Amino acid sequence: MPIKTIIEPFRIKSVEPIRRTTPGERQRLLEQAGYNLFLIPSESILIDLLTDSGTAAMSTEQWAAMMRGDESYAGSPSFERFRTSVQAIFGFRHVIPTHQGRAAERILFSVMCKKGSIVPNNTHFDTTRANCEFCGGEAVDLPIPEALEPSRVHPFKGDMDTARLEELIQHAGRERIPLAMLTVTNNSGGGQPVSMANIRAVKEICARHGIPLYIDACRFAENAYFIKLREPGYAGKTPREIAREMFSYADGCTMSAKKDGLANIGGFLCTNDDSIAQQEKDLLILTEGFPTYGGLAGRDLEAIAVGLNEALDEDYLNYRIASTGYLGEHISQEGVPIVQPPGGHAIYIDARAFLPHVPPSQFPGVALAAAVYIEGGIRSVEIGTLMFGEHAKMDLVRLAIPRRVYTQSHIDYVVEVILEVWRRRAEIRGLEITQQAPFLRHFSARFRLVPAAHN
Ligand code: P61
Repeated sequence: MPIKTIIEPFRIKSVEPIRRTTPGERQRLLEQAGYNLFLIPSESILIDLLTDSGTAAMSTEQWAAMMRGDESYAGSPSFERFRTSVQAIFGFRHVIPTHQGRAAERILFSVMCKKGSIVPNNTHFDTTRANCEFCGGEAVDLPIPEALEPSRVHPFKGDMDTARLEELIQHAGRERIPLAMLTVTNNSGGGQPVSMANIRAVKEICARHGIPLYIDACRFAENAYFIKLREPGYAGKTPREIAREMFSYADGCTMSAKKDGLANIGGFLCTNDDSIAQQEKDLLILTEGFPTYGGLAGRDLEAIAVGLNEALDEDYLNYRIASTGYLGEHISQEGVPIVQPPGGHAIYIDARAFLPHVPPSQFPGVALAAAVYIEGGIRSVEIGTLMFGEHAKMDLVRLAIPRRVYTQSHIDYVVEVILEVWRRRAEIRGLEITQQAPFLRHFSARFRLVPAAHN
């Protein structure tokens, strides 16, 4: 019989202890933090599923490459290695390093958008939306209808609704749309992939109207692997070949290397347009740094150059997608409502279905994330009414899996904790905001429990 068990495709060489706390301690910490998990010190978290961003374990090859980092202010060979690695996968003419994804977004929108601009996307992530709006643009989400039904199974729930894209262009006029974007995978919509057919169709519409298409590439390798598994015609291709084809339809991309760059910091912005690239590099110098480092150390550029290739390794991707699916299957089998099918980097619990007695105005996602922390010291993040305000179509709690960090027994523990919270769900109460910032409020907002009588 062939062996079926999928194992972590690495062995562990350096370990970092994690600290247990008691439910009483966690209750106190949470009250001090105004029920906001961003405000809890990470030493008081047992399993940190807040994000898969910047939390990966680096490989021996990445650490070795970091020692080669050349910290010259200008013309560093580390930048050359970084650019070569990015271009071999992404294929764009200009590669502009930035300190992380949102810096690439800020520069892109500052150059391409102005007041009254409209930017369509399958779904903008919060930093993308915020940066677009900060430059006076309107961020329009055009997911396919299936994406808004958490329990609906569809192989490419990240696809953009192309009929609505056509309609938007007809209605708003091409002049108001400086670019269109596709986020792969669709993070706010459940880590769901975009099909090659959809990328091609969106490109065809954009090209017909002379609108450049940019890909928000954060999880491009996971997206490529889903295409390999699910889209006819791609089973025999490598993730690298699939990624190259994905980007061949785009005019540029933004990237947070903290995700599928397997690095702890970094990002980049790419374009094929010489004039746009020049304006972007001018802005880069103003706030990030010289174009051969863009706010990063030479050693960071080296880690990314290696990490991008490791993220496309098929054994790694097989383990990655299987381990995320494992968490999703084990909780959904017991009735926990999740966004189906499981995403690439995270499992998203449908908090509205989990807590039907807590209305969206009382932040069911925040309430559920707090309960999961108290039960087992697990940190997750709300993606819903707190993060997106009136734009929120769902209230989700995301359990994001850092890359190469946790083993199967950690995930078994997470399953046990979630199932315990599921059994006690009727006791969980809603929350109200006591303090908030004017944008990206979820990082710092504070809450209190809604008094029992009003629940
Ligand atoms: C995350 F709570 N994501 O998923 P930067 N595009 C996309 C992202 O997923 C993304 C960025 C652009 C994070 C980190 C995060 O409110 C939050 O390198 C699809 O983080 O600047 C980041 O990339 C931005 C978590 C970001 C948050 C903002 O966990």
